[in-house]
Amino acid sequence: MFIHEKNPLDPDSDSETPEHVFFNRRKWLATAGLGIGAAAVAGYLGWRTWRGTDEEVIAGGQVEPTYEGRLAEQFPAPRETRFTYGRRETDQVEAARYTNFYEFSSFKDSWRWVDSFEPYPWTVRVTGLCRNEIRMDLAEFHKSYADALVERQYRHRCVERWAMAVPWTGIPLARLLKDADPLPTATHVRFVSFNRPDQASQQQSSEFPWPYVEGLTIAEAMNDLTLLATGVYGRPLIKQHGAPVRLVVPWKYGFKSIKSIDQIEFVDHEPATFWTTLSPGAYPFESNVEPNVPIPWPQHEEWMLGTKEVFPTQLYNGYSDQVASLYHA
Ligand SMILES: Nc1nc2c(c(=O)[nH]1)N[C@H]1C(S)=C(S)[C@@H](COP(=O)(O)O)O[C@H]1N2
Ligand SMILES: [Mo]
Repeated sequence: MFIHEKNPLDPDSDSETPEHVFFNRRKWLATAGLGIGAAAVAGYLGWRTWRGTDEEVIAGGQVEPTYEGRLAEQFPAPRETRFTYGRRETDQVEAARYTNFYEFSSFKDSWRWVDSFEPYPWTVRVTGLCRNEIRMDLAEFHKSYADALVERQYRHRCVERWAMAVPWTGIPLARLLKDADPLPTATHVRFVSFNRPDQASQQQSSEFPWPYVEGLTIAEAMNDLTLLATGVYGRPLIKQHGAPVRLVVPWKYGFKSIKSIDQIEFVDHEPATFWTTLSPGAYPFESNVEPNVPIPWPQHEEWMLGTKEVFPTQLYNGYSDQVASLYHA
């Protein structure tokens, strides 16, 4: 069974290198024409241990300057002051350095591997059980929803027990979904990430059920908290945070917040997800943040990226007021 993280108790557990993934990397280096000789392996290990400067960590995934220039007017978006972290904001570099993006890395260091990813141009698609399928390129998307673009300070909680507090820019997903006009038969929304093995090295590995997919019930997807994000820290999403468009579902474990979304689809059943497929039984579809429910390990505490401050886990990650009614009739 593949578990999300080797030792979730240990903030430094990402320094371990499980053999199977190291092996894939070697395979990838070989196809990249570097060979699998000792020099390549030594080079690889050197790269894996190079910490990178702050600039490198952020710049590794920088969006195209022309694209960022075009969007400049919309960033930063107006902040909705009703959302506050209740704790210190996570440092931008700490958040960029420690990301989960398995298409690129199993070790939080996806900033090292995202250079080859080309998120522009990109199409936002809403399909499936609806009357008005949507297909828009990102520029059109930003123009159509300029009035809805907001910044929200959200807490984020990974099932591995690390947490962060970051300002996302985006639109409430409900805005887009309503425009697609779902049919009464639609019960869930399925989200699909890109599948580009030529740009994302780990997608060359058949150990993972690519592409990454996730799902929500219609009610969850329509909840006001559910954000379709195109930015973070007041600028367009950098690649390792899921450029150019991702989901943010702050009352659920982080894996529900799927990155780099290629397709949004109305369906009439609970869709299979990446993590339930990879590890049946470990990660339930619902996966709300709940201190007393082990998923799959104990979840009563969390630690913040950067400061390593420890906080008790809050029910629904502290968003009970907005979401508890979804779960108690
Ligand atoms: N496509 C895709 N989306 C993904 C993931 C991933 O590996 N691939 N990881 C998830 C997990 S486990 C978490 S905790 C969050 C992390 O978001 P961040 O790396 O931007 O902090 O993204 C989620 N979305
Ligand atoms: Mo996660």
